[in-house]
Amino acid sequence: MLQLSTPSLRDAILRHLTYSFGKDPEHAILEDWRMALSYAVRDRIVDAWFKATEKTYETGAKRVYYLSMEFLIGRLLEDGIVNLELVEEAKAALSEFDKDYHEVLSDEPDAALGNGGLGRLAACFLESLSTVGCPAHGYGIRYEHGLFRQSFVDGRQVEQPETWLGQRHAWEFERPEVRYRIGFGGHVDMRGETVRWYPGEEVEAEAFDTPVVGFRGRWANTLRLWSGRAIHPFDLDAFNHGDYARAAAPEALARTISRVLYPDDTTEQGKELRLKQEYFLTAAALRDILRRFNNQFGDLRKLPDKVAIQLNDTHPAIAGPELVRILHDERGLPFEDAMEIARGTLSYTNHTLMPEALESWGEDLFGRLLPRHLQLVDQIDNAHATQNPSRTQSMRADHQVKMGQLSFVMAHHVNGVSALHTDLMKTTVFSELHRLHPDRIVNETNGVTPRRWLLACNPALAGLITDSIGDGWIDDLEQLQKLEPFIEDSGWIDRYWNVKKSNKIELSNWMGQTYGLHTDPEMLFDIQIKRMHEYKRQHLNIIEAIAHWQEIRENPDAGWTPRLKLFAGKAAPGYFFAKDIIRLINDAAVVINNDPVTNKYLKIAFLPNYNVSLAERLVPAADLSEQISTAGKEASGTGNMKFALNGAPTVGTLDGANVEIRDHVGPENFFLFGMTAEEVMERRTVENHARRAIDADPRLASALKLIREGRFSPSEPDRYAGVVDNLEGPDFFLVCSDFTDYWRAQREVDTAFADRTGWARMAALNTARSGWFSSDRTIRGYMADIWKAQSLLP
Ligand code: 26V
Repeated sequence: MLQLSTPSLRDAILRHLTYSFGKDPEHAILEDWRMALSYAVRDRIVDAWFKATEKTYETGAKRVYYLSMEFLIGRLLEDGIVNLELVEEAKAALSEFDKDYHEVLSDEPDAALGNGGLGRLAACFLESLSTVGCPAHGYGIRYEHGLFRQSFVDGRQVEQPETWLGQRHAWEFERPEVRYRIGFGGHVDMRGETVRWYPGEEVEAEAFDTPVVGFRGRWANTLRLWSGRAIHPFDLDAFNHGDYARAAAPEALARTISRVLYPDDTTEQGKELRLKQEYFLTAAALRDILRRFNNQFGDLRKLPDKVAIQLNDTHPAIAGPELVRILHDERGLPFEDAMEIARGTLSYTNHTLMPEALESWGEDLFGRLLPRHLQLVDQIDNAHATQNPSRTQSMRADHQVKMGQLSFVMAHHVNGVSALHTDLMKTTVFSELHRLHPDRIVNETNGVTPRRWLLACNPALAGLITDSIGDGWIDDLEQLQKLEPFIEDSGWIDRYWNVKKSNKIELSNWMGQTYGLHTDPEMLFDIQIKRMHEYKRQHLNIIEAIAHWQEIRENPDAGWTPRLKLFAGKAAPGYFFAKDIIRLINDAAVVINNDPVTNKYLKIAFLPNYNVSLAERLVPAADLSEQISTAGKEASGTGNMKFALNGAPTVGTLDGANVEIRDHVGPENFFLFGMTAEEVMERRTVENHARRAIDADPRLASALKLIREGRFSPSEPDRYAGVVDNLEGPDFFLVCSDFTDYWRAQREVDTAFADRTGWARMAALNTARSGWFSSDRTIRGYMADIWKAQSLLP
């Protein structure tokens, strides 16, 4: 292999500035510097990438393929710098040119190719797969427009298109030679044993590769994103016949297919373009996987030994029928053998039990777009019914194709993302399939990458940890346990407290400069950041704040613990209830922040346009992590792990991974409240449960009354009538029933925070005991339990 000596980072930056971008330092703009630094870092990543690829071929190792409609990767430059341990060198090099490191890093657009937890998990997994040295590819879609940008007008969410490709992007390599034709529609030709699908329209999927480097540059994998292209940009024949619309149609479809990320992660809508995107991703990925397998191994019966394909939720579930179609229709294997090979290769992760988010497709739409696949789904379903005569539920009920059941049947393992969630999978949505296949469901509790979510985003804390226990924790996060003895030392605890303090000051200053928001870093920073959803209960948080505000007003001199409540999160554009909650929080913030009697003690802000970069600023500065979903509804949560790791104790319910976080950090370092998942199911059956809860708690009653009367919307007093009606009526997510206990837990927080040393110890114990929540641990779990894949690191 070509071996070049590595120039210093400074020389490499200057070389790229000059020869890749045609600028001299005098005339370079910020973007030129950002690109030059990125290319300098990228060159070194490419070296690691080639070596990893070579090793994978040499050893004939099993490869992992992670299929996901979303990869919420955020910015990548700092990731590369941190993982190659170039932070000091990069800072020094830039300062030679009089450039500020952080300013250059912030110039990079935040690639928002995902909605929330599911997409961010995929991004953490990619980084961990490289860090642990597992040969792997991520496959996704190169959306032209990621998740919309959010701003507020009179407190209301307004969406603008996101255009991450509007600025230069340093990380992808276009692969014009890697293209596949993806078909839709058409007809199926049956001639005896041979069946062939003849699609009616076709688009081309073109590959764009992004290298993903692991910690210390020991390994690098590929994120391959597909972009839609027209096969014949223009149908000349149609044009010559005067059919101008048809002439332009192929171009239009191809460009549309990878144009925009669906921003609704709450309700499944069964949109045709979404199904096209799902098949586009899956078909292109499978073609690519089989081409690579064929070049290296050939014998299709070995597929399960050499290839593990993970389906990130049901979005790529069409992989089941598609793989059977290729093996059976195209490669001539018997249907039963094709099924067995496909199942030996595929596994499926479930990320939600919410019925409205479970994918199902109307058979008319499905059959029109994928006629052969619909036949195969029926054949798969019939075979499963025959093999399991006691089965009562079909994946083909109500003229629908149920993608969860299809995924389950086509997978050798199905996993949940926290212990509680996995148990609930077994007892609720998949209870029958679990009875028939008791070994199929396994748990792999989520994790987060400590490189991005501690080392990079919280350098002050990372520095203190490394000073105390060395740097082994960075890729062996359970070493954080070694911090425990230091927590007894009051000098060390002061240092820990000062780290948090400096992070809060930095955030305060930034919020002042960016939003003109004035905050006092001495306050308790209480943070809830996540997608807006009723089950996540941002409304429980704001209603408690309103009740607390009332109480402070009535007795302003009672020595209240000063608190800053921060919110951030996007609502799906069509989710009107969630949008009302955003507006209510903004409206309440205006009134409460302007109350001279109380604003020393309580301040509220909703920061616009929540994304990965904003999370990286907020997480290190948090004192308190709000994880308050209705028990049984949050599959895992991953924000909860980021906060605990960065020393913010949780106020939370026994939901998702909160349960495991509490087990790890200790119940005395976690502010628990609320009903359990079981109690929730029970309470829903109680008539007028909301009314009863309101009647029993005057604080709740008066907070709801203020909202109802228009105290926060004087120009439109009934603005929140719908919200209050819902809470006083069905209140499906049990905001009222959990309110009183939430209020109690928050007062415990107030008391605990007043004891600075006690709080700092609790925060430090959260850090010391969160090592298990590294995504390295999660990935090793998938490798051992599901993929049977090995690390290729020495
Ligand atoms: C659902 C849908 C529905 C159909 C249309 C498009 C779309 C896009 C995304 C989703 C994702 C919903 C599932 C999800 O994000 N689950 C979250 O997964 C996290 C990672 O496992 C987990 O931590 C969160 O608790 C869970 O809500």
